[in-house]
Amino acid sequence: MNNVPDMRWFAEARFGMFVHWGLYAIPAGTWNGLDTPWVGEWIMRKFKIPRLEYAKFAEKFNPVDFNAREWGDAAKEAGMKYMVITAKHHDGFSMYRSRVSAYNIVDATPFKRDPLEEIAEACREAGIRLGFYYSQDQDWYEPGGSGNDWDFPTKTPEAFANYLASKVKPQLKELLTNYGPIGLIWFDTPVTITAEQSKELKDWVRAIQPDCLVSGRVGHSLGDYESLGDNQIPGMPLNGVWEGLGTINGTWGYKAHDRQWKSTRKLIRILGEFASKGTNYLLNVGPDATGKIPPPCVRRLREVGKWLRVNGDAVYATSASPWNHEFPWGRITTGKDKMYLWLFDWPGRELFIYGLRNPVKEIGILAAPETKLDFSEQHLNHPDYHKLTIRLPDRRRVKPVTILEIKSANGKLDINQRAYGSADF
Ligand code: FHN
Repeated sequence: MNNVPDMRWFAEARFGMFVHWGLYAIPAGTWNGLDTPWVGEWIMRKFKIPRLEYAKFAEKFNPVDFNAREWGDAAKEAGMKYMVITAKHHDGFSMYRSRVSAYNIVDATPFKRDPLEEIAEACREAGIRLGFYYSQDQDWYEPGGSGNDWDFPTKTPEAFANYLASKVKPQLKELLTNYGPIGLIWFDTPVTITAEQSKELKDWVRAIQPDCLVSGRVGHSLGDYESLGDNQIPGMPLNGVWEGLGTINGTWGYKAHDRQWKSTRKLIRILGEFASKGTNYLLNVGPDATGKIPPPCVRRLREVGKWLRVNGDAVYATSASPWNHEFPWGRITTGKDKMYLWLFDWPGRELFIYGLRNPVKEIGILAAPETKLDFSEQHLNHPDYHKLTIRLPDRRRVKPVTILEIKSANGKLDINQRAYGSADF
């Protein structure tokens, strides 16, 4: 199977919502009076909860406050372009109506609704692309899945192959058949899967929905794009199509005692960190067992969205900084004929950019379109030396991040990429 799906929507999206929601929202990080310092969705494994005991959470799972439209609207208002939600995490519980496994939210809980169906509709209405997280390798409920060594101490490759054939592939078929067009399948933790099996899953997805992307964590570098590590911020611009991802507090799945919410300013800076390296930012929220996204998350998402409505040009459909250089004042993203300087800190009365060969047409502040900044340029061909000096108004508080927009005078950006490097041979 060789078809290459259109990656443009993904490469241009830059910002998406990750949602970890499952039975683990009930213990919410605490089991038998012990709170876990680990991420909430790993509680079953961290406390080695027997699968049939963990499964009893299903009897209590009744998230009556769940409102898919609220989630879709929250993502849209935050300026996010796609949403990836856990259809099945490592605990093996399916968060949708599955004919393949009765261990699912419709058949095993008093809730009886299929949230993915409602979310698919809400995302369609909000113009958000939908993706499903699916744990293909770890499944702590199934004897053949990996990760549960307390109920199933012995594992065999045959049992794993059987689990792939009898649960994973048929469930993927359900997910890719019953919910309309799916933007991507977010596979995760390829710990035991072989290269052949990863390829088989990718081909399986594509055979059902040819345009559906497959995440880097399908395993063996077979994804359509690369995934960074959890909360990992790359030190330099990356080649190819990448996705970065992070928690809004310290967990993916809901934990009642985790209140380490990152500030709005921090979230915007992380967005800048990722965009300046040429990667998307999939920002996670962990709804609680009533179905609500915690209010501190909603507030922050709203604030990020407010900022993006003014500064989105520096984010969507942009490319990485042309320079592998960390500027002390912030970060850079680029458009076709524009360069965006993300001021994390006010750099003083003058800011210098070296290596931009183009004459500059004008320099503005995205949040203050009426303000045009004074600048001067020095251009030499031999040596290839170009210095742009931007004069800034008095020291300002950068609230939460200020974006300067440099427009080139001749419709393109011509860059000396070695301007900041020491090795220029
Ligand atoms: O084990 C999972 C974890 O629970 C969470 O889903 C994250 C999100 O990237 N992925 C795995 C760890 O990297």
